[in-house]
Amino acid sequence: MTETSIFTRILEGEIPSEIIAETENVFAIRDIAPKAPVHLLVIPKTAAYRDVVELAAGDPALLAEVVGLAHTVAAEHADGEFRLIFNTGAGAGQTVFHVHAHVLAGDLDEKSLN
Ligand code: DGP
Repeated sequence: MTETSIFTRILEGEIPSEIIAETENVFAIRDIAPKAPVHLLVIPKTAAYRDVVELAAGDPALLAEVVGLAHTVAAEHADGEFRLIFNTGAGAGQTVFHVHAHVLAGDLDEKSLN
């Protein structure tokens, strides 16, 4: 059996983290280690997809829902302009293999992509 992902444990209330927004299939939390003035994570409720490549191939409508909620929370927590990052693979910095989008907003450093 594979280990339950940290995001599923948050969704189920096992690990405390405020759910700041949600739709039927997607939810958003604040990143525990923010790298921008606004740093949110938008996460499908299902843990079936390990990364955005699998999600895009397996359920493009769910990927669109992730992007839609990213826009919503970027508008609620900043001015609606945002950087959307999907780290894909350990070599690219992915540490949680339950697909999630990083939403970075606020006063972003233009030279940095993360
Ligand atoms: P990545 O490296 O792309 O897999 O991003 C995983 C992110 O998840 C990382 O930026 C930190 C965040 N994170 C890990 N554990 C927790 C947690 O328990 N609570 C919250 N809010 N964020 C977490």
